[in-house]
Amino acid sequence: MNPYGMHSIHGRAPAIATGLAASRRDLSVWVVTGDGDALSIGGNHLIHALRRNVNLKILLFNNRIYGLTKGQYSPTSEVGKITKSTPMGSLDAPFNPVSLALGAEASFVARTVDSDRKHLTDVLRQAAAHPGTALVEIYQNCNIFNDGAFEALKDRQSAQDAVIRLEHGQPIRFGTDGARGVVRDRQTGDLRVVTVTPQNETDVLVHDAHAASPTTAFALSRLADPDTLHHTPIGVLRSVERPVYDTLMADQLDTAVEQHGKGDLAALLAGGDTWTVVG
Ligand SMILES: Cc1ncc(C[n+]2csc(CCOP(=O)(O)OP(=O)(O)O)c2C)c(N)n1
Ligand SMILES: [Mg+2]
Repeated sequence: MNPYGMHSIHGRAPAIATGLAASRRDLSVWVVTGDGDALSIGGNHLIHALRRNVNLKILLFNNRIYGLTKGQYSPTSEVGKITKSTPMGSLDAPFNPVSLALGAEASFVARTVDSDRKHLTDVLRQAAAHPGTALVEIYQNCNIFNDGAFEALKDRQSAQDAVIRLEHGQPIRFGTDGARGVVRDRQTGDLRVVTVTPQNETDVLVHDAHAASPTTAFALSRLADPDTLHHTPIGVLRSVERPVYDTLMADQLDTAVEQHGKGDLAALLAGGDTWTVVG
């Protein structure tokens, strides 16, 4: 077989992909994961891949449910979600994957929607071109176990209030004829949505995906109303350059070989601290 993909153990794809990306720097390594896979069993691996900035592209298909195992609640399911495993409603507060990734020092974080092929393609191209870890959250419908979870973003009418398309260097405006905009509240420093007028037009934030500070990207990641999904930013929230783990590791290996020559594994194992176990 000569496949371009491989299955790994549930939750451990970022760990396996880290090894692959670090040892085969000629490959473009992509992790395809779900909300359960990436954020439950694999939550630990995900955050460490992000902070290391391994050269990986992670596609997080978020359908807010465990689909494959037939409909248990996931770490992105809303509070009170009634599922087979939560017959009285789930008690857990959900993760916001974009906020989580930003908190884990991710250098590229984006969000897109499964049914918007043009937007999805554009975001994936940008992720592919990014050196380091790129996390792309893809809102995905599960038509069997969580149908309509993102309908507010897809229905042409409701999308006017729901979807904010971020474009680097452009004012953050949305709705019919860009009637609404995102401004920073002078009192709280937080972001909020206003109807744009000639008086407040210059206050509308200009999206800067390359801002060194992740503060505004974090605020944007939390702008959406969790119930109605109104004011959901999509697009690239953050894209900054940061040293890439695989490159740093390769440089260290080169330096070690220069200084000490190629290593001898048997000598290494027998050298330094060894113990004789007397039985
Ligand atoms: C080690 C291990 N534990 C549990 C499972 C069972 N399992 C398979 S898929 C899954 C969750 C899938 O949810 P998600 O990642 O959101 O993917 P979806 O099916 O929704 O696309 C679980 C718990 C497994 N396959 N392996
Ligand atoms: Mg899922």
